[in-house]
Amino acid sequence: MTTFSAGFSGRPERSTRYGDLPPGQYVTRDFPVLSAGPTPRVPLDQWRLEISGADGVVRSWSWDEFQTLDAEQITVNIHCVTRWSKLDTSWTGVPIDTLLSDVDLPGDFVVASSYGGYTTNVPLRDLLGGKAWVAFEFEGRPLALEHGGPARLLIPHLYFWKSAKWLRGLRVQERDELGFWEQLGYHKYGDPWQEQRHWND
Ligand SMILES: Nc1nc2c(c(=O)[nH]1)N[C@H]1C(S)=C(S)[C@@H](COP(=O)(O)O)O[C@H]1N2
Ligand SMILES: [Mo]
Repeated sequence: MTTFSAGFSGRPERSTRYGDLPPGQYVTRDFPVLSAGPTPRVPLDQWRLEISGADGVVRSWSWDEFQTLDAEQITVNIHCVTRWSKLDTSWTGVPIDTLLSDVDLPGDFVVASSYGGYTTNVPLRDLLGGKAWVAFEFEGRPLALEHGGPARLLIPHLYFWKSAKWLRGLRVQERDELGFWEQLGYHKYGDPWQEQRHWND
C-alpha cells in the first residue's frame, strides 16, 4: 500500500521508484476521472458482457453469470496519456483469457466497446497471456460508476485510454479498426514505455 500523507495528494511529484514510471509521466495519488461523455448507468439486471466474432455474438454473460467466473487480485501501475501514473492500484477482475477460452477467434484484432458508445482497439495478443482483465472491484470495493462500474477493461501495460470503462463487449476481427481516441489522433497501439501518445510517435 502507498502511504498517504495529507497535503501531498494531487501535487505532481517524482516517484522514488523511477523504474516504475514510463518517460514523461508523474505520479499521482489521486484517481482522476477522465470520461469523454456522460457516465452511463447500467442496472445490473440489464448488464451483459458480449464476445462477438464475424457472425455476431458468440458468448455472453449476465452479471450473475459473470460473477461465477474465477476472478484474480491484480496490483498494477496505470499510466494515462495525460501524464499521470498511479502506482500499486489493486483490482479484482476476470482474465480475458477466461472470457475468450472456448471461443473461435476469427482474427488478431479486438475492438472493445462500452455502454455509452466509447470504443478502443487492442491487438488480441495484448489481451491474452494474463495481461488484461475485466475488472469489477477497485481497492476491495465495487468499482465506482465514474471509474467504469460495474465493470471495465484493465490493460495496465498500455496507456489507460485503452482500458474501456463500462465495458459492454469485445469484438474479435481480422483487421485493426481505430477506436474513439485513436480516430482523434491517439496512437493506435499506445505503449507508455515508448511514449506512443499520438499517431506519429
Ligand atoms: N467508456 C470509456 N472508457 C474510457 C474513457 C471514456 O471516456 N469512456 N476514457 C479513457 C481514458 S482517456 C482514461 S485515462 C481512463 C480513465 O479512467 P478513470 O476515469 O477511471 O481514471 O479511462 C479510459 N476509458
Ligand atoms: Mo486518458
